[in-house]
Formats: sequence, structure tokens, C-alpha cells
Amino acid sequence: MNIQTVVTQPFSDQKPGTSGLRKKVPIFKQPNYLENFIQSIFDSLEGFSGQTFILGGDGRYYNRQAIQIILKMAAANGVGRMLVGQGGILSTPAASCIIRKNQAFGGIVLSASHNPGGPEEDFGVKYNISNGGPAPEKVTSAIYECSKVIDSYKIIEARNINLDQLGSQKIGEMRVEVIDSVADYAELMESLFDFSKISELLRSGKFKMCIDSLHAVTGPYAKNIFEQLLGAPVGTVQNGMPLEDFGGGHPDPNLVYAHDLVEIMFGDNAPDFGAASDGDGDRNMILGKNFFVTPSDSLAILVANAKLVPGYSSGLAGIARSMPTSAAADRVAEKMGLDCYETPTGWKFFGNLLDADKATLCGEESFGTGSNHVREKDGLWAVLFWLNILAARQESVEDIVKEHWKTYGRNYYSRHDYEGIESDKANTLMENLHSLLPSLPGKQYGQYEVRYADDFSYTDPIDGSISQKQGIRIGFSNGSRIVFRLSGTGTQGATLRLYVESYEPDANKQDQDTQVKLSPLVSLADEIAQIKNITGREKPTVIT
Ligand code: VG1
Ligand code: CO
Repeated sequence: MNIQTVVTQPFSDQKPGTSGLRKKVPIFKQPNYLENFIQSIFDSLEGFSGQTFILGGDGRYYNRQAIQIILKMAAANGVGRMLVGQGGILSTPAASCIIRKNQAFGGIVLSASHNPGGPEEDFGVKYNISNGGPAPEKVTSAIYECSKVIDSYKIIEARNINLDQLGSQKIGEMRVEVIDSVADYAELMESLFDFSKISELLRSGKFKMCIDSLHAVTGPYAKNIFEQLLGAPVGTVQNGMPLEDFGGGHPDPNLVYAHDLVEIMFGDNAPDFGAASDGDGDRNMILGKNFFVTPSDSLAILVANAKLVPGYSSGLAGIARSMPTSAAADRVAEKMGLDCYETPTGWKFFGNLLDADKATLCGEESFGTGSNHVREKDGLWAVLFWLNILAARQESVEDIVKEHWKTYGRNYYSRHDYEGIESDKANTLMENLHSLLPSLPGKQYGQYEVRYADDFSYTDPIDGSISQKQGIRIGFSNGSRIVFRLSGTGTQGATLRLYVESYEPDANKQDQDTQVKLSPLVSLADEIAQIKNITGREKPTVIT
């Protein structure tokens, strides 16, 4: 075996964010940049010699090259066996599934999720631990610490592996198994949902749906599950071929970036059901005929209807949502007598709750929903959950949501993103807000009286770890709330996220336009945080 030890110097910017290390491709392609980070992962781990790891990505530009480098480094670092998705493809939830199924030591997932791909766009690396979930903060901090002092990395001199051919190959002493990217995941889905009932619905001819994979990783998964296993007509999955640049699009399933699907679902003769997922397949957007389901409502509806789904019909241990997610799910949990946990943004915070069986379903406002079946959020899982509910209830998406609001009240909800603002302006805005916090409680702004104002801090109920500064929340006495935080996944400047929520229990007032309903709160958010003044932006980049 020809192991080389290559001398290197640390890069100062390899601190993982909300979900892994994300940078522009030219940064990742600098000599030693990817290598340093991968070596830092191995340096931070103990006891992995001879063990199994999982490797794959969302197929974006640089995926295949990075995989070849990582395979050679893994072999040089003593990994025993590496399972790689065919063609280098693994969706984030499939990677989680495969780590768990094979009791692997961990996995490396190459993705910048919903960020664009291409030679000048984004690339990313995430490390997942043996439970299949994103590395918790203590692991990512350890990786970062290693990246600051690294002086060499190990790599083996070997031929490239053929990533397209299924089966076992060898690099040095390490076995590389190229595996079917879809099979294990599809099998898991089949074990959770009533495939025969869903299939009946999809074949009935009375129900039409459209799935948009946005030229990202879910294409092969969606085609296999919906068109082959469930018998939906060929063509149900659109933009189903993963492309290195996602066809020039932004693989983010929201009303702005999934415009092809939005046009179809809000056009004449719209299908009954529509869904899209993101670059790495862990997000979902759910649409009905001329109807958008907010992700926060979606979580609440899945919880309320879980008894209709075989994998969850025996009951839920509890639920969890990220702090900026609306309280819609809390209202269901309260009625059902379930514990409801509020965590910081990012799926890594759900891992301990899922492992300890404190929560069964989890969700984030950012189009993320999932359960204890894996340790990542899962886009197609959410689509199947919805289809299972639709097949069981035989009602439209819109009727189900409106019925839900009648029972539990409606949490009007919206997120306003200001993307790519200058970092120092974003920091000034957050610092100003921070210093205002003590003076806010009790203050009256028109009809709104501030009940609390704080910077969210979370103590993990399982391991006691504390995560501070997770977003500024201002709550009002009428149940409304505004939240401010800076994104931890962007690669250019800063992204300010403003989350606005207002609760409406009166069934006669649940049909208002969301932006109209929330506009007084949005103005108030601007008044308190001085968004326009400080950022110079007249309006947000994306509203969902
Ligand atoms: C965003 C979302 C967050 C999500 C994260 C990763 O983070 O707000 O809810 O968990 O992306 O999702 P931020 O820090 O930019 O707000 V994904 O689909 O990128 O793995
Ligand atoms: Co994602």
C-alpha cells in the first residue's frame, strides 16, 4: 500500500454551520482544502479503524471528484469498508437509512442541500454519526478544532474507483462497495406506509399528482417509488434527472424556486397533489390544487393524522419542532397529550430526542419533516405520509388543512429572507436587537404588547449540552411572535431570516391572505429591528 503523508497548513474557515461545511466550489477546489477538512474529520474520531462508513452526495458539481479523493483518504486512514451510492448518488435521508441498516461508524454526505450547484456555485460536506444523524455540536466543534491545527493528511496512491458499477472493489486494504442508491430506502418506505392503499389512489384515474425533483437527488428515488412501485403514470416525476448544476436552478422547494411546479399547481386543471424536494432530498414542499401547505402546518397535520399511517398507528412518543417553526404542532400535541420539544434550528438537535424515544415526529418551518425512521429530515417520506393520509381520508388537501384549522385554530405564518446582505450590517442589526431585549417586555406597540423578548438558548434534555444565541424571539400577549436569526448555511455575505406568526382561533377569520394578515407584524418587526435602514433593502429576497 502506498500511503502518502502530505504536508499541509490549516485554513481558518472550516467551521461547520447549521448543516456541514458549505463553500463555493472554487474554495473547495483549492489545493488541500477538501483534504484538510476530511482529514480533520478522521482526526477528530476515535476507534474507527477497520469500520464501515457510508459515502455519497446529491450529484452536484464536484461530487464525483470529491468522492475519489475521500475514498483514497479513507483507505489511507484505515477505514475497513466504504459503502458508496452508485454514481456517487445518495440522498441525505437514504444515507441516514444506510448508516443505520449497516450499523456503520458514520457517513460523509456531499451536499450543499438547497444551495445552487455548478463550477462557481456551492459544495458541501457533512459528517453523520452512527445513529445516522448529523454530527452534534460537540463533534462538529472537534472537527473544527482539528482543522485549525492540521499539519498533514494521509492519502493513498491508487486508481479511481468505477462509481457506476455495482459491486465490490478495493483501494489498498479498504473494500469499496458500490451499492444501489435507492433500494434500501425504498424498502424502508414500504415498511412504514400503506403502499397498496396509496397505489389504489394513484391508479384510480381520479387522482392526479405532480412531483418535482428540481433536477436534484430525489429524481431516481421518486421515479422508483412513485412510478415503479406505486404505479403512478410515467411522467408524474418531473425534472427527475439529477444534474450537476440542477439545470441552472435553485434546488430549494419553496414557492419562489419551485416555479415550474407552482405554475402547474396554481394553473387551470391543476392536479390534486403536488410536491417538490431539495438538492439532497431532505426537504419537502406540499401543495394541493391551488393550495400551499405551510411546512409548520404540515407537521401539525401529520401529527394529528398519524394514526392513519401503519408505521405510526400505534402512537407517538412525543414530537419536536425547531424554535422558529410555528406553534401549530404544539396545539395538536396538547390535545393528544403528547410532549412537545422546542429545539434550535438544524436537524442535529433532534437526534438525541429521537434516540431516547422522546419524540417520534419532528419538523422545521424550512420545509423539513421527519421521524424516528432515520435521523435526518426526509422529503419523500413526508410526501408518502401525505399520500397515505389522502388515500385514507379521501378528501382534498385544502379540505384537510381547513378542517385542521377549524379544530385547532390557524397559525398564520411566514418567513421573510434577506439573502446576501453584508455581514457587518447583519451583525449590527442582531447586536442592536440584542441590546434592546431587556427593555422590550411590557412595551406596547399599537395592539401588540410584548410579553417576552429573549435570545433562544437550549439545554438538551438528554445530554445537558447547552446551545446559546439561537435566535431572537419577541412574543406578544395575543400569541403572535416574531423571530430573527442569521442563516448558518449561506456561503455569501449573511442571510437574515425573519419569522412571523399570528394565531387565529376564530374559524370565520381563517381565510385571509397570509401576507395581508401578517403585515402589521412585519411592519413592527421592521420598526423594532430597523431592517430597511440597516440593510438598505426595501423588501425581502424570498417570502414563504
Ligand atoms: C436552514 C434552515 C434549517 C435547516 C438547514 C439545513 O438553515 O433554516 O431549518 O435545518 O437549513 O437544511 P439556516 O441556518 O440557513 O437557517 V438543508 O435541507 O440545507 O440540509
Ligand atoms: Co437539504
